[in-house]
Amino acid sequence: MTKNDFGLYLIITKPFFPYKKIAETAVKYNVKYLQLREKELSDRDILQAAGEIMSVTNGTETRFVLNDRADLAYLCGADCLHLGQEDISITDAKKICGEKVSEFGLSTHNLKQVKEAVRLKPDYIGFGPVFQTPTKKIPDPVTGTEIIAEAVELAGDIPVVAIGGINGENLTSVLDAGAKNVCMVRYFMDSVHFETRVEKTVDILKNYDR
Ligand code: TZP
Ligand code: MG
Repeated sequence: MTKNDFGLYLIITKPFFPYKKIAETAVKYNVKYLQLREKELSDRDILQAAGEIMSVTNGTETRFVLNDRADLAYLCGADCLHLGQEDISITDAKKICGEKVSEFGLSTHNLKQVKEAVRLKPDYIGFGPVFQTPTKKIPDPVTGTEIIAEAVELAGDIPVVAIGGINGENLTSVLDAGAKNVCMVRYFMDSVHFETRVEKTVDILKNYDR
């Protein structure tokens, strides 16, 4: 475990429940990062959703992360901006965000990208898809669980978040492979059991014996 590991990372994409309810649950269970990833909303609707979420998370331990858009992250005052391999660089994003956004996360899809990401010193690194997922329109090749431990090792003190096709059934295999932080989109967002699933997952992560 690095000193920065935090367990569960939540991403909001087309949630069954309202944004506010998701944010309230994230705060209740002390989830460190709550990302808004809505690829099909207008810019205005993203800002509206960000405002609703931050009305709950501001002043709590839960950091609001906006996906993709440095300009909107600046405008809404997000705590963190998440960037992918094809988005603008962290260096350019910092030019737009100035002091207003204090953390930056970066997606990676293989070990070479993890190595490169480390040089950029993001606050966390996403790694995956571990398993197949329909959540991403154009998914990268699956990493499998076998190289998770190496990604974690390469990242050193930067927390690595395993993502892609993870659910209640395969979670243990991802943890057994060396992941300390995980993110599941459909498993939480598509379910009426959202809150119980968060509670259970946080508990599993907290009590996982390494
Ligand atoms: N990045 C890599 S896989 C993925 C993202 C955003 C989507 C994961 O979604 P799900 O529903 O947990 O498979
Ligand atoms: Mg992106």
